[in-house]
Amino acid sequence: MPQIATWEQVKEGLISDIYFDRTKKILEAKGIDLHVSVEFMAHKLPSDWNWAVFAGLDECTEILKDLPVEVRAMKEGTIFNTQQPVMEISGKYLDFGKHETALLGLICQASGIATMAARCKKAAGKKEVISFGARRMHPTIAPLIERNAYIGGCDGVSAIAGARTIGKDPVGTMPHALILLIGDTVKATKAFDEVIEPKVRRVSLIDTFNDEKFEAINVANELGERLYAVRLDTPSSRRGSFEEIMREVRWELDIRGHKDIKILLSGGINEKSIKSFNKIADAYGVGTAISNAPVVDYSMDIIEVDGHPLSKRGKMSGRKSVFRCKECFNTRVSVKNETAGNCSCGGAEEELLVPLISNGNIKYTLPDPSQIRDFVLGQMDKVAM
Ligand code: PCP
Repeated sequence: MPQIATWEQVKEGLISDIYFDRTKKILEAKGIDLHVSVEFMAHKLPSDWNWAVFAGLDECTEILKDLPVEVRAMKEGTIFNTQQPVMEISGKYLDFGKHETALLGLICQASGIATMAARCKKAAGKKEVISFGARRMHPTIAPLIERNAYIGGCDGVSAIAGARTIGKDPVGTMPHALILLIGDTVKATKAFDEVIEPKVRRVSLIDTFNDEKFEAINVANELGERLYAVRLDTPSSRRGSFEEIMREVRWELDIRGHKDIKILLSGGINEKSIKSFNKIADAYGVGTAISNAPVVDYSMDIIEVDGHPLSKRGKMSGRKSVFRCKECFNTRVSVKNETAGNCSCGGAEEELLVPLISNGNIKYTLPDPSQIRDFVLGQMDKVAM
């Protein structure tokens, strides 16, 4: 029996923590039906992150659009930092409070994956980063993983359903299984070239049986310019200096006139290894580092009750605005009724928390994954790792 909830169960609040259910019962029994505003904010970010990508808004909208609430939110893909509210919901607590569990889950995981993808892509620069990590997580969330890996900056994704979610062809190479069953790397690569439709890039996996240097020479001699790349997925027991192996492969390909055959790396690749390999590698298949990225630890907190600022200790009460300078990216949080002004650098500010839902209407056309990805990548030069 699959251990998953249906989207209907999510929308009904059946995955919510039981105390929200009990809170609803108590408030109803006591006739307490107050209007509140809540905000979603991260108080800290994972690891050494000093920024993150806001993601998961698309699915939150699916839940919120049918509720009698007003929602303001950053656009999906906005780079944010701690203490900056990314979303705000206003309405009767009894109408939406029970969805806290689902709403947090939707943005915590999506934002973590999108941020890690952005960090890997920033480290890779113009070199390709492909999401290879669907296999590391529960299969039902493969579309979620691949969508957020893509909007964070990955150039392609390997899981079929994930690629469909972003409207792209899946991107892949070949598994060790193909080579083991055919019994030889060159023969397997030739078989791939004979059988698979021509539009698919020919990438030969060269670490199954023999030394990568000689396998690279063999497949390059066999396929020549039909070969797009060789993939090194060298097991840790044989890696030694992965960089030296790559350097040798590059050298041997180049002196034989195969300068156009690229080197794709996979197996334990993350933002740090991309940084160290980026001088030689041309592309990366990143699995676990992205699909199992740390979640962004948002919380949903009441900040106004019945029109008056009120919040728990550790939170600043009152509805807020988040202003960002269009020139220098400087970002500040203020009380909501302030208007955007000019930054000290002279640049004009813009409000990041914009109306998303009002009276059941979605206030703007939600961008598609490619547009969000462009938005994320367009902000990358404003942030440092
Ligand atoms: C792995 C497979 C994954 C890659 C490495 C991601 O190789 O290619 O896509 O690994 P990561 O999670 O450490 O980043 P294998 O496990 O050898 O699988 P296959 O033979 O199918 O390539």
